[in-house]
Amino acid sequence: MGDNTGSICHHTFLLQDTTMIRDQETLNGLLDTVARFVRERLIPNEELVSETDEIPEDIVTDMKNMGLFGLTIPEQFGGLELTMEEEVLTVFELCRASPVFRSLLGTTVGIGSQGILFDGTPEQQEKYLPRLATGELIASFALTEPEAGSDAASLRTTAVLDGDHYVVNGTKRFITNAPQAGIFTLMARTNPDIKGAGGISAFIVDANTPGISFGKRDKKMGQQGAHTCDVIFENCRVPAANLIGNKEGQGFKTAMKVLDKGRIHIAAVCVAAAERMLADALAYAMQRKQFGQRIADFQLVQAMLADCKTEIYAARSMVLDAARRRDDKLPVSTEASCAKLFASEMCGRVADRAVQIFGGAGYMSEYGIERFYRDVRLFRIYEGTTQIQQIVIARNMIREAE
Ligand code: COS
Repeated sequence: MGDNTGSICHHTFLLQDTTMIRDQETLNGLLDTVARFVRERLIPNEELVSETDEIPEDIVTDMKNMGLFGLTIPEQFGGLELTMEEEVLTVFELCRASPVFRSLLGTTVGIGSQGILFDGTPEQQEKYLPRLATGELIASFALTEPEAGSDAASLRTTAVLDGDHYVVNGTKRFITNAPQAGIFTLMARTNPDIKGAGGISAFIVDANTPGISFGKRDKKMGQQGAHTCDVIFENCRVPAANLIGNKEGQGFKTAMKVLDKGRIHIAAVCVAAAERMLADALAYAMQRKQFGQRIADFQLVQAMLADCKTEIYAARSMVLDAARRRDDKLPVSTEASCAKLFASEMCGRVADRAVQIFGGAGYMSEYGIERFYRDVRLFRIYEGTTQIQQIVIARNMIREAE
């Protein structure tokens, strides 16, 4: 990275209290550094990334050097050990650039690593977390299958114990960062007699284990530069020592806990992307003239700007509240789903209005806003669709009232 971007010293993140912002000055330093990195390195490269479908290697190196792959990993394993509140504040800055940059580190910081952190044995944590924190290893989350998307508990990939290994067979689909992954957090069925969630276990699988192959890169609506593909397991022998927590039947719960946290993270991504799109739309509205005046002075355009601002503020408040609740060790399944549902739908509405404010230019690639419009469509789908969030929220409400 350029000298002016600065670097973050891990040792300055000393834990004072695990449930709150620990050191405002250090956090502000991190946020300023990320904001500058976004302005000077990421935004100028967005179009290149989209056109080439690759993030330049020097930017990946910068991200590693800044410690961004270790945001959520404990200090003892070389990470920054951010609280959830600190994490979402960092995401608010980072994701003002194309969401593709976050996607590369998002699975390592989030769904790919957190299962090891939440439920892994000390040996598993010691073995993998330090290399995840530096970005040496990219972690990927392998839950979804061709026949098991929203109905995650119906997954069919099997893991059969054979001596001191499990033999894994099955196909995982749309796996983010699979082509780059060093390890997978894999959910597979260890007990075929239990059809639902209770038969599922979670494993750490090294990507170079014999028996793993990859489908061709998926062609996607957006997010060029972030890669997904099928991951195929054929008689892949995974050491029994890699069963997360050394306990069968816990994998679905691990996945759900990981997703509870992941959904707050994605909601923060939505807020940041919406803020960026609104900033671009406002800037355009203030320079574009029609009928002899700038379009920002027309009340119908103002209504769109104001609705975006209001909804972003609401989503941002929800995300911060859910994050703080999690830091306070309160249950957040409902709040995480509420935040993910509202923020992702809000982001879609902001994207639509932003394109509308740009008018004809909004439909043209060179203005960038149509790329965001396509990129953010994913937020309403992955880490649980809007409809799954509705189900989670309503079920929790009923359960609490019973
Ligand atoms: N935290 C901890 N445990 C949880 C949990 C959570 N948030 N949610 C569910 N569980 C537990 C339940 O308590 C239950 O355990 P018991 O059997 O011991 O009671 C078990 O997990 C099964 O839960 P449930 O019966 O609710 O599972 P269902 O199959 O009915 O469905 C949904 C659960 C729909 C919520 C789940 O499948 C889901 O989230 N689907 C979307 C998956 C997804 O987000 N995919 C995106 C791919 S990753 S990018």
